[in-house]
Amino acid sequence: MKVAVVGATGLVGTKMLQVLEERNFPVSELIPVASEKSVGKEVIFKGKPYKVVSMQDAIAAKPQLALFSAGGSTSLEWAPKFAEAGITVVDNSSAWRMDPTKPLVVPEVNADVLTPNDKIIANPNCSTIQMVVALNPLHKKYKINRVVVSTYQSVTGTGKKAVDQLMGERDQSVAGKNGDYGMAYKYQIDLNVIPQIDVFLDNGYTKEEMKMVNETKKIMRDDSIRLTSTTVRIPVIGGHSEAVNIEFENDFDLNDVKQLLAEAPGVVLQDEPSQQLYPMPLWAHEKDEVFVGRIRRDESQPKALNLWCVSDNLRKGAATNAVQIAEYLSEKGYLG
Ligand code: 11C
Repeated sequence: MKVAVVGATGLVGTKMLQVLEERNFPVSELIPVASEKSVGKEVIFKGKPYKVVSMQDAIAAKPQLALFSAGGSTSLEWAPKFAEAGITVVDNSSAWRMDPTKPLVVPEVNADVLTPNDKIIANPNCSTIQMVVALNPLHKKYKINRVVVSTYQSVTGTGKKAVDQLMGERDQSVAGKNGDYGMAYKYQIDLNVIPQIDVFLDNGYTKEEMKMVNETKKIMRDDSIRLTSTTVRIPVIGGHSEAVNIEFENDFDLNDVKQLLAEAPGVVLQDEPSQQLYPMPLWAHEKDEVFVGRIRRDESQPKALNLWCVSDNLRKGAATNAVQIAEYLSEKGYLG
């Protein structure tokens, strides 16, 4: 299958190439696409160099599938042009997620919404993806009424510039002293915590926080789930962590909750307090699963529990989820 990767030189685009290769997605020809300034550069896929091409050249090459990770405005302009040419787009930006005509998919939760007619498919926000993978099996059995989530998010969610800022600040002797790294954030991130991800909205929440609220309802196909979120950037690179408080309609058995999670697709249970075993970004880094632990009753509230979940935001939170969508489309015969 001919596959275009749009934004192939960015952090997520590079990870998409890696995941396509690792999962042995049937790529007969790779078409890497990036902004004009990167056209002509090379990316390596399965040990072979491929030249980066322009958007126009990519459409002319007629791939069956395009994985987009090039930002919202690029996607708004170009995804419809790819779709009109009959190319199925899986888009990692926020451009189409809340469009009621476009599916927003986490395969473990709602792959069944996909049809052969979907030409633009939205990949959710990383912090939403890992949370719904853990929430879905619990919602199906005990019905979730309300979720209170606080996130601890990796700088890789911002991109390479933020990784450079963190590493520059950390190793002042190498990069920091002369300020020869750019500032991705308004403030220092090393030895700090920034309670702001993306811009503030009129209601006092950030865009990231409202993505978690709105995307969760759409993916889980249940507007009745009430959710409130505080999203926070921390000086970490391995993945996003989330403290999640969940209130159910029905009372639950704690062992059953653990069992449900242990058996849930895409979840790894890491919950052995006696061994000090719990999910951490250090271990989730470069893995495809969502790791869940610290599962315990909320003793302040009936029918409620707390859990902790961690996942590599560039993999399950972005590239892996997009490739899993493509795998589903391919298996169903929906790709040209
Ligand atoms: C972050 N969650 O960690 C963001 C990155 O809507 O796909 C992904 C933004 C998005 O900063």
